[in-house]
Amino acid sequence: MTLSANTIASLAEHLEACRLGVRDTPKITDEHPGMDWDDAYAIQDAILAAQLARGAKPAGLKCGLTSHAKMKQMGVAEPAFGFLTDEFAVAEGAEIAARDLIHPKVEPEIVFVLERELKGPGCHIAAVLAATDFVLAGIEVIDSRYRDFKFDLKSVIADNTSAARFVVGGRAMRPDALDLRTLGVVMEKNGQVVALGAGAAVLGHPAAAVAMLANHLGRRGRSIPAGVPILSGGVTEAVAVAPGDHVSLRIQHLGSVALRFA
Ligand code: OOG
Ligand code: MG
Repeated sequence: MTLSANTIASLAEHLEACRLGVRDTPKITDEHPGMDWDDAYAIQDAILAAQLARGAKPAGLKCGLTSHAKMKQMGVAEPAFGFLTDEFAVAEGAEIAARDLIHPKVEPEIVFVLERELKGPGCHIAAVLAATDFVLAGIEVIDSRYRDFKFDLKSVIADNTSAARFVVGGRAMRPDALDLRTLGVVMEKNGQVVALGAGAAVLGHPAAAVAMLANHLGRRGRSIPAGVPILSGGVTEAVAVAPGDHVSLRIQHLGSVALRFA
């Protein structure tokens, strides 16, 4: 850690105020170039604590920047991890108020729900698959609090990896009934195909992202809980959305899930 507890608290407050006030900010490493990874996750933890103190409930975890398409789009070289609360969860087919978001984008995700808690270190794809109850289709709505979606990895970790909304749906499938690497993913916006991919775009196998998350948490004495959605990361580039847009995602064998922006 390089930042003081006060600085961490005030950066968390600032980012949360930007989220709630729907306004953007320059990336925080501009003012704090020396901040380290522990500082970044400590700011994220402080944001989670503030949300829980306001009555939000933990509702899952997310991996981000796990596909080359996403890393290239955002100019970063490694995955990052964040949290989900019930305030971010939207019902299948629901309408999202775009005015509550700064500059939302959508991305297609393969979502895991575990039947057993998973704890690193040493977690790997087979351990994830053995602990998985089912997989689902999900659309994540990301909304970086940083101006023009421009950030570096430490800034985006502090900003809870741009988490804003998510929806899961379609058909829950046991992972042993599928080859998650070859699952086809098609996302449409207003009836036009805007993103195409396959599960292997996520670190070669989406379960590898969940294993990385377990190992990341294990280093901090934490684990992935059972029974909540774990987003394995956008399979393709994220796509900007505007009021009036309708987004639908189809994942082979996992059915469809959709969202609207008002
Ligand atoms: C960071 C969040 C990335 C994903 O699935 O890759 C993410 C961002 O691109 O703003 O959620
Ligand atoms: Mg994502």
